[in-house]
Amino acid sequence: MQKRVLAIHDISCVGKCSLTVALPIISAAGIECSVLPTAVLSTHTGGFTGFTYRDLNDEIEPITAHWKTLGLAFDSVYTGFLGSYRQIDLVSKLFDDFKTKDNLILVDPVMADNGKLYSIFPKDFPAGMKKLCEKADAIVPNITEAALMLGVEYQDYPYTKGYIEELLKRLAALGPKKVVLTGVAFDEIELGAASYDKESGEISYAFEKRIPGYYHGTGDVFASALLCGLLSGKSLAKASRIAVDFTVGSIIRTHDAKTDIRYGVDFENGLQKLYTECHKL
Ligand code: PXL
Repeated sequence: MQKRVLAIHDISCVGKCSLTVALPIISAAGIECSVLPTAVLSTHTGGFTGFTYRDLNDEIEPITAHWKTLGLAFDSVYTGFLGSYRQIDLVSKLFDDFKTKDNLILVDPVMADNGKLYSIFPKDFPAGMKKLCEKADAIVPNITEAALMLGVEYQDYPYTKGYIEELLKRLAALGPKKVVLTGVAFDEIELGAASYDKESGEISYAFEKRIPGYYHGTGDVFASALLCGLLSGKSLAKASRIAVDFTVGSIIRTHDAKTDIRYGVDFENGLQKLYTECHKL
């Protein structure tokens, strides 16, 4: 049966990220993607000034109340950027309403990178995201987000295996059965993801050659592709590999085209391959 995801993110109208990334990627993998837009922004908040922001907080409960009258269920509930504590609370409540014994709650605790909390967030925001991660089945933080939630000191790369595996285990101890850590690098040359499946005990790594530059929206591209892999029945290690390849392909196309990196990456031209990878036996 076709799987159905509920993607809960903002709509940044321009600058591919959040829902304008999650919706096409999940659909292209053959998975139904229902959406709950949390806010509408003229652009995302990274690298633009003067963006507009209107939250849709007051719509969230009426929307979910209607869904309950329809008896809807989701194979996965997937959240990314959330703009405030109130949004975290609303989403946390939604998890209570739509968690089932078999579905997958995936939380991407979007809030920080390169050792720093995004300037739009208050200092205590990581504590709120940590609480949401405690309720998740799977989480996809980058190293900065992991360090902020765990209250450990952020280190820049190159990392040691000890540091990475300690982060993976401590994140899993918060609750999630599956943890994928992005932005992992043991040297200057390669960059990728580390994953820990608590049930199988497997830790695995997926690396590719580092491409210089900071490309917006790649965390959302990665997490969306990871979810496609998982819902297609792939192991966490294989889904991480699929997500790394899809993200790196998107970055390479964007790098080669020399487009303004604020507008996001060319993931569209990798969608056919993503479908193939997710459906390979
Ligand atoms: O890509 C994450 C993201 C999503 N939504 C908004 C953002 C960001 C990152 O900066 O600003 C509004």
